[in-house]
Amino acid sequence: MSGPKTIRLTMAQALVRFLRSQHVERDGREQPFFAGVWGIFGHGNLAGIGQALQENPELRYYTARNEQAMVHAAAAFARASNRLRAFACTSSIGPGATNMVTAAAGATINRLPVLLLPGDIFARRNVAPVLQQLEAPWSQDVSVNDCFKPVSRYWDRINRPDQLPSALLEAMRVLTSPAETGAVTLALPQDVQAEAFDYPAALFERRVWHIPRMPPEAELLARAAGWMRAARRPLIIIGGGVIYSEASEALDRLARATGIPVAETQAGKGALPWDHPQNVGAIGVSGGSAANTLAGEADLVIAAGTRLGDFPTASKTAFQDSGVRFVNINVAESDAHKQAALPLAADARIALEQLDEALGGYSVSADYRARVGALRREWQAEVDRLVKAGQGPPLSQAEVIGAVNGFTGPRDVVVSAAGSLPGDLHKLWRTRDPKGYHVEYGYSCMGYEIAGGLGVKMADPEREVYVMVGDGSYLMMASEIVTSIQEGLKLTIVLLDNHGFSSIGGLSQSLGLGGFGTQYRYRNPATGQLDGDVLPLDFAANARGLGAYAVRAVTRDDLCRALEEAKAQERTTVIVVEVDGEQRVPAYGSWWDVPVPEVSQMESVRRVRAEYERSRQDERSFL
Ligand SMILES: Cc1ncc(C[n+]2csc(CCOP(=O)(O)OP(=O)(O)O)c2C)c(N)n1
Ligand SMILES: [Mg+2]
Repeated sequence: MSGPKTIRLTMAQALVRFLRSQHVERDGREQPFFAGVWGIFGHGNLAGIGQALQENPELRYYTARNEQAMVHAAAAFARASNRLRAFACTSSIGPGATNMVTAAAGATINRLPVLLLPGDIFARRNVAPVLQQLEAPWSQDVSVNDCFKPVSRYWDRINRPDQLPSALLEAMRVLTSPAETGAVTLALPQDVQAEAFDYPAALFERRVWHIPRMPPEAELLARAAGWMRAARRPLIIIGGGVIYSEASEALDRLARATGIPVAETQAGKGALPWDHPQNVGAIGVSGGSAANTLAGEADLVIAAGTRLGDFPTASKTAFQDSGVRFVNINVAESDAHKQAALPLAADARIALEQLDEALGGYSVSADYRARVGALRREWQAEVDRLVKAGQGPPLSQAEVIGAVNGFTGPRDVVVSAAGSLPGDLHKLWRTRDPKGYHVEYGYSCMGYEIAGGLGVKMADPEREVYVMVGDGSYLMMASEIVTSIQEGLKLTIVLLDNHGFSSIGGLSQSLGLGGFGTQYRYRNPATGQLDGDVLPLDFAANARGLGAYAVRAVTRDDLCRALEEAKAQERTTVIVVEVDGEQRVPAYGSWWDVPVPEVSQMESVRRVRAEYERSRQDERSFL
């Protein structure tokens, strides 16, 4: 009698072989889940995972310059693929591993699947401490990879090769779950990666993970429809979940039929085109006048596919109607219950389709439709005013956004993440395609932009990708320009140089702190502070040094010419534009809770503290 068939492989070879055979299917469309493996080799993964990848070239290996960057690229790829495809990321032990922690947090916060495979210290321990091992006097069962626990949706350490199969199935369950997905970490001790085991052949068979579309529970759906019919000033807020579930058509139908206005969070922007009659644009701290006015008056908020973070809710001050109620449509129960909402735990597309049906011809009043139309027109006129400003040089950031937006085609993608750009893009960018706007604002991680742009380009190389990045973010991580050259994946990077942190500088000024420590200036011997001359940074030379084509633009005409030139280029192009950091896009009736010191020797701080205490009174708790 012979037992079940087995294959003798190292733990790392088994892992790579398993990744190759994983597929996903949604709505009858099937595809491989893993597009490849990102990595940087060291002694902690070279001979294990590295050798396994060498033996399995079908699973393509990509070298990055920085482990954080490769995880950003992987997360961006997953987002641009509506979470139906992903990358694994391999690192050595120690610093290579911990470099991934920041981007892992970003992936988990943004609910994006990424499989992290950090190398780990020896399971057999006899040669400890190995190079880069952090020792703890209180336990030998600890390594720096324990840092991944709070930032992962699933975490495991494979201390014996026979532990691998069950860990892999758990990893896939989480990565492909719309509600659970995020970073998954399998820490791989360096010695165990190279150990052989007789793995059951069944582990490597082609496996297709069905991505479910969970329908709403009938009773709650009926109640939600009842609340909507009774509402006089309803407002829909859309988040990333609407885009991931490909719910644009369902949303369009429901919004047109009912006349309910639709406000966009950062992750939801683009689900409806900017000129859709019910699209009232950005909401919250980085929102515009139309959405924020409607939020303030709404008696029912239908929040679909959003985490309701403090930006869309304006630190819980956005909704001021005394009787306002919430219906939350979300695959994650924890999001569905936020703000004591009626929890419609469901896939966004199915829920919107079923609500549309259940509403049976309901529409908001003609007065409300007219008000929504008027607020939209007023807000669009304001956007026109800002993007056409025609001042400078130096140009305003709004004008640069207008010029880039005007130049791009409907399917092109804009990518950004931190600084003043996300807020300005949220308000001003006119999106024409559900995948045309990619701003990472769950973690707002400086350094995401270029790496993220690379991930977006990998997901759909047919699209032109425009990365808009501040000088601060660029300095933090421009390294993946090199990777874009290596892979022939062209990005157009528009670098907005305002000599430092305009966003944080503005925030600092608004808190009475005068912009302390937010500009890129020499230390001034006279004051002992960083208020000397502007530092002489040459970003174009820097970009050229990394292999990009680089050009500087001063006027709007220069910028338009540079965009034409970039379009004709085959390699990554960096356009450096100096912008006026003091010319900011205003806020539109919103507030963000950033605590001001309760006591201070600075009179300016004491004054702002008094205003702060008044503003905080608008924060509401929904219980
Ligand atoms: C990794 C990281 N560190 C710090 C911050 C805090 N922060 C937010 S915006 C910002 C300044 C960004 O500067 P820049 O990219 O030049 O954009 P600008 O503010 O000038 O528009 C900082 C330091 C952050 N978001 N991410
Ligand atoms: Mg800057």
